Amino acid sequence: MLSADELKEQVQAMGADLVGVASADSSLLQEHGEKPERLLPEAQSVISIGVALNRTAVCSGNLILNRYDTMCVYERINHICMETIRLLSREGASAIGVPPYLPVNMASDAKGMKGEINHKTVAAVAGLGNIGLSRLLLTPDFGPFVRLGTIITNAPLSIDQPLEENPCDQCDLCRTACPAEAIQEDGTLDYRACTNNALRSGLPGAIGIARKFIGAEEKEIKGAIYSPDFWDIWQSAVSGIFYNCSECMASCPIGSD
Ligand code: B12
Repeated sequence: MLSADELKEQVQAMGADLVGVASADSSLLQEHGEKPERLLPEAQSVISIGVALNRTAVCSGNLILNRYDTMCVYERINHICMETIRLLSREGASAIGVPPYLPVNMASDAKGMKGEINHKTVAAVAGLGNIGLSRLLLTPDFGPFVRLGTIITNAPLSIDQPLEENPCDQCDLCRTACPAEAIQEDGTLDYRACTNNALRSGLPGAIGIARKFIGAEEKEIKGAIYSPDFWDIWQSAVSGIFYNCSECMASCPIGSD
């Protein structure tokens, strides 16, 4: 079986910027409600992968360029997860990848708001970074400009330790930049406020348009269908990237040197 260092080297060669390993039975994971053994009963190790976003694209103020960057980064994460799983299975281990965003559990208790595993929590336990005021994972090198993936495996790998320091210096820029006022002073997030703003071209937007159809006259229905909002929902559904906001990320100065 590969050592953790050999595996990391190969995962970095596949295009990962950050890789870390946590133990599947880590008490820190369990404390934060993460149960890798639910997804792979024989789980021993949890591999966290980070791929950096292009800060220039995220901060460009151009939603199309920002979304395109996100799309490319998710493609890279998917590729790395698939190749890592193939690598581990060639070594005789079983492994499973957790989607970086969709598909996600849409059942009425989860409503798409809870991943099969919380990548930020795994990444914090595996030493990639720590949770900032924005509630995003902040890494020393890339700040929050990193998207995450997770692979769970029965391969016994040596583990990394969580960072001793939090890169977040509580500068408050993310909180004041948030157009939805979703980030609270105590570091909690108003999920509904963030969702209604950031996902208005995703499901919340689609539901909003669909509601306009209920009992409406033909003219009103036409108005809704021929609106830029509806077309952006179509575009988001086709491209798979529906985020309308990244202000908490774009405002963060960490890792910009
Ligand atoms: C649902 C979801 C959302 C929801 C809920 C947000 C949230 N905070 O979870 C909404 C729609 C609001 C959202 C918005 C955004 N999202 Co989002 N989202 C997800 C998704 C699919 C699931 C997250 C989840 O399960 N949340 C459940 C709640 C309860 O968890 P939580 O708020 O994070 O709180 C837990 C942890 O913070 C942890 N914790 C807190 N402190 C500490 C300290 C330590 C040491 C540890 C170990 C753990 C820990 O404990 C809390 C309770 O379990 C993940 C993908 C995934 N599978 O992880 C992406 C994900 C979190 N989103 C991401 C991003 C980038 C965004 C947006 C910027 C939108 C955009 N443009 O992409 C905004 C940012 C909002 C914000 N400031 O947090 C990235 C974050 C990357 C990063 N660097 O952190 C993820 C990881 C996607 C990815 N693959 O990279 N998102």
